[in-house]
Amino acid sequence: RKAPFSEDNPNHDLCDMLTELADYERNVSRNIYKYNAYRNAATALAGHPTRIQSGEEARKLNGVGAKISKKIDEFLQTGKLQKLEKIRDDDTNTAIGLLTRVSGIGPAKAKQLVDAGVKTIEDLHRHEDKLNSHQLVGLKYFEDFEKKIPRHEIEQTEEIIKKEIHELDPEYLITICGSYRRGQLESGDIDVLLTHPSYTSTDGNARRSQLLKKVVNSLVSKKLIIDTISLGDVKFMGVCSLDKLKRDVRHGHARRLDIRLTPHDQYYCSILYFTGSDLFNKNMRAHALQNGFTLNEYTLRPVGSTGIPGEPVVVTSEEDIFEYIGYPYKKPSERD
Ligand code: DCP
Ligand code: MG
Ligand code: MN
Repeated sequence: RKAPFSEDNPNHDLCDMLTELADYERNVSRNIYKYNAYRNAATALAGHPTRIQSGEEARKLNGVGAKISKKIDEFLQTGKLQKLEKIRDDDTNTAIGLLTRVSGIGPAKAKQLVDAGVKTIEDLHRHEDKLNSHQLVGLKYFEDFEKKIPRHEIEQTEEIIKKEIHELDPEYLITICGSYRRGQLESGDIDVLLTHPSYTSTDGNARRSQLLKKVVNSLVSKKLIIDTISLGDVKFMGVCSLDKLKRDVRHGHARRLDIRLTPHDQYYCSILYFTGSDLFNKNMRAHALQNGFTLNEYTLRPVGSTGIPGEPVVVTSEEDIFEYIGYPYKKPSERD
């Protein structure tokens, strides 16, 4: 569930309408294609500096097609959208929408729960046996995870994480990515990207599992990490809080924390991926494909006429990736 668009955006009501439709398509219809279409349109409108006057005007924007422009007309003329009114009136939709707000509960699980009569947060507490460990953590911190994290708090967390990890080993490279790196004033979670010069993509598993686990253990013993959802060799998902660390933070909120470990030679593809936004990544990957490259969170590889990707190209900065695929460079703050 993405943040509502800022109130000072002249089209924020249209953006909110499109976002609500997007969430419905993802969570209830499970139509990712439509979900992307609505989100693309909302992003286009959010970037438009003046109030849109008609569907026709909106259609000129990249990402707004015929069907969405009709909905914009209806909304501008009547102040609402019949389709949304119907969606909101259906209790099953509402329940699925609510349950998917719990971290770890996806659309399929939500549907299953609602079919079994579990429709509210109180219901979930009575049916904890139906939840896996991730979903239990999501339920435990349901209210906290709904709250956005102010930039200042991520800065404080960044400082603690860097100090702690560098005490373990000063060679770790640590970058907070996600919406924070895109310069947003508040974020849904904290996304930490980690690498170490001694760890490359040709190294075995033993080395990398130690690199991440050492870091997680030390942050647990410092009481920054207060819960674990999952810990693999290269990915940690969990919960952090400044409660026990900062005198001025009395009743700090529990925050979702993600840590990814990446080989040193894949750092820039990882940074690009983990900085997002997810929509920006999708569009950039599509552009890469059109220009004969396949891009993912690990590598950038040329794809010839055979369709089989070749060896990864050497990437020494984020700019390199844009240049290879002929995409005008975008600063992190321009990647929403
Ligand atoms: N990502 C992606 N595709 C996904 C999920 C994530 O490309 N399906 C990438 C882009 C995201 C980044 O990972 O920017 C971090 O994921 P988050 O879900 O934490 O998203 P953000 O940090 O962008 O936003 P938020 O403030 O909600 O955390
Ligand atoms: Mg994030
Ligand atoms: Mn994240």
